[in-house]
Amino acid sequence: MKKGKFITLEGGEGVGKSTNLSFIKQLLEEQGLTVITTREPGGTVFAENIRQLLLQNQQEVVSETTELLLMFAARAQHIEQVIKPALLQGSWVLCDRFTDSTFAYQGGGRGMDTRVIEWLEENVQADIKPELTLLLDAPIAIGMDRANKRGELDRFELEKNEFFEKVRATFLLRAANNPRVIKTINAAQTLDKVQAEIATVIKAVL
Ligand code: Z5A
Repeated sequence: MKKGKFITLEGGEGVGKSTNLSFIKQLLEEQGLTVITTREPGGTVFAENIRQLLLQNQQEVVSETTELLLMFAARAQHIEQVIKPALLQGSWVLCDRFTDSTFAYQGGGRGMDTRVIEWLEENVQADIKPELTLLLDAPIAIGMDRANKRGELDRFELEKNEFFEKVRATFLLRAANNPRVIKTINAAQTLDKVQAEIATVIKAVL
């Protein structure tokens, strides 16, 4: 039986997921909790190899089905090797992206059939679902501007604005449909204000 809690951070490019993952870890550790941070796609050596395949620009067109199945292949490995054992031991798991990203990018962005994603979610993850998801939301231009300062763009970052608008709309729709688990944070604000909002949500969970 799970003893720890599973928290995910979601949102588009450059909204501050990685930055705020460390902040939340610190908040939880101050309460004496054991916390591990991880990310998707990735989180194990094998899953990080899959991540490379997914993010690198490729010579050939990557089919949407291939992309979706690789996301879940990496997730299956990540759950078995990292997430499930940590939760069983009583650690809190903080994960940068999880299945909401699949619904947003492969479902919303690529337009894949949501029922297929739901089937994979049920069969690959079983009871591994986040207790809390922080959706960092900001207009696409703001996130892109922050992310673009890093240099070379990966396979996803090369998508057009329309793709990212669909991704954002899907995240927001999922939050509206599941307000108990998904809490939306206005990530367009200064980092101090974003972190004050996050702290309020985390304190409510504690
Ligand atoms: N993907 C998918 O398609 N399907 C799936 O199921 C999953 C993923 C799981 C890799 O994700 C790609 O995989 C992703 C979706 C796809 N596509 N893309 N692109 P990723 O998480 O590695 O990629 P990312 O979203 O591009 O990460 P990121 O750009 O590193 O964003 P971030 O972690 O949200 O941002 P950050 O690194 O914390 O912050 C970016 C910069 O902004 C940094 O300099 C910060 O100091 C600064 N920052 C942060 N917050 C603020 C505020 N509030 N004000 C000012 N500046 C700020």
